[in-house]
Amino acid sequence: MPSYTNSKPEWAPDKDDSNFACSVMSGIDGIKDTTVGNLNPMLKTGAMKPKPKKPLSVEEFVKGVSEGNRGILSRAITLIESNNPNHFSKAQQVLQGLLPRTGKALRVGITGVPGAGKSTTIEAFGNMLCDMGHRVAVLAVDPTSSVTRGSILGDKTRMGTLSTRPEAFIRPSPAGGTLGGVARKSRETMLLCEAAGYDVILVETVGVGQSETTVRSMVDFFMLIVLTGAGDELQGIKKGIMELADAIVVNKADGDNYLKAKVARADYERMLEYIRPATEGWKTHAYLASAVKKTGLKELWDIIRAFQKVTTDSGAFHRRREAQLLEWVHSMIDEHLHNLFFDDPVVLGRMPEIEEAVLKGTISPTQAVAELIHIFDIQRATERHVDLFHPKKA
Ligand SMILES: Nc1nc2c(ncn2[C@@H]2O[C@H](COP(=O)(O)OP(=O)(O)OP(=O)(O)O)[C@@H](O)[C@H]2O)c(=O)[nH]1
Ligand SMILES: [Mg+2]
Repeated sequence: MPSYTNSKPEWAPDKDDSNFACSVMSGIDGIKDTTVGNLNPMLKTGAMKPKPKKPLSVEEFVKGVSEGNRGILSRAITLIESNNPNHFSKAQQVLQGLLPRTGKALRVGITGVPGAGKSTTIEAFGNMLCDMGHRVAVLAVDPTSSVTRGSILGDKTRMGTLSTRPEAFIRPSPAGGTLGGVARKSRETMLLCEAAGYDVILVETVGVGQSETTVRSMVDFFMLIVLTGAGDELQGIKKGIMELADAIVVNKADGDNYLKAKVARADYERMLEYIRPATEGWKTHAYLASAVKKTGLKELWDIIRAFQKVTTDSGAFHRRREAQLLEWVHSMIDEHLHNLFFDDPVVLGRMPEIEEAVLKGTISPTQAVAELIHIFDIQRATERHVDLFHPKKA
């Protein structure tokens, strides 16, 4: 029988008195040889270990996702997100099999500074859409998420009611990597969700840095959520973001904040006069909403539907989708060639010397580039480059 000793913790408050009842036990003998084995012998023997999931074939993935099986959809997304080169070609085959079922959802991007109310809006808006009979998938693009695993993960609790609904599917941002890598995974995840029958896709991204431009390039309708106080200093919102938006939503238009929100809306309307609209044939306006009081959300949906109708009739909707597809292809080529070049040992070997020569003024930047490109051999670089596009044979 192990013996326990009680002691006061090191962090006991300075003014320790009888009200402080905390003490620390010495722990259980032998706990170090296995983390939990001493507590539950069944765990030690492996008898209670969860069985590893049977790998699914490409056909099983395609069938499961097509039938809207959430478990299989989650596993297919995990396959897409995997950085294991051996998973890459399988994921691409799954995607290929599902392509005919994609493209039918309405894709809506939502951006705004931290705290603007994106997640709260998605929760309220998503619930409303589910009540209306839609099936809603919520994704996030957050390239910083290698560290935090994305704010949307915490959001699963913030999106408490939405995450438990069978008509809704919430997936956090793929972790880490370059924005290009995160973007590819999010785009492909969006396609999988469409194939699984979700007809509205909401993509959240924080409106700082480059990720909002990336999300704009994968959605049909893009909304910017802002707060009051717009006239003062634009809350750090770059004018560039306003140029991407099809609607500006002044959120938190409730309680004492309502009048301020009305003023902010008018300020944004004035600013929009001078901004080129994001979508041809559509005039971007500012609207009031309260995600907490659930006001303005029905109107927002009406606006999105009106946008869909106007742009579909004019052909702009279809043209944007086509342009987005090609832009996706081009951006992946850019990134791939960039990696091949900057990871090539021959290029890397010559780089310091050439850079020094540029800094000394012995050769011009143009000459330097010509020389580096000259020694770069794409065949050689491709052969040694092990990455997602060139998976090692298993
Ligand atoms: N009064 C009021 N508060 C709101 C409203 N919408 C959101 N909030 C509050 O604002 C805070 C931030 O809301 P979030 O939805 O987490 O904001 P976010 O934009 O998703 O923030 P990040 O994920 O950190 O970028 C929370 O405390 C919400 O309760 C609203 O319409 N009215
Ligand atoms: Mg959020």
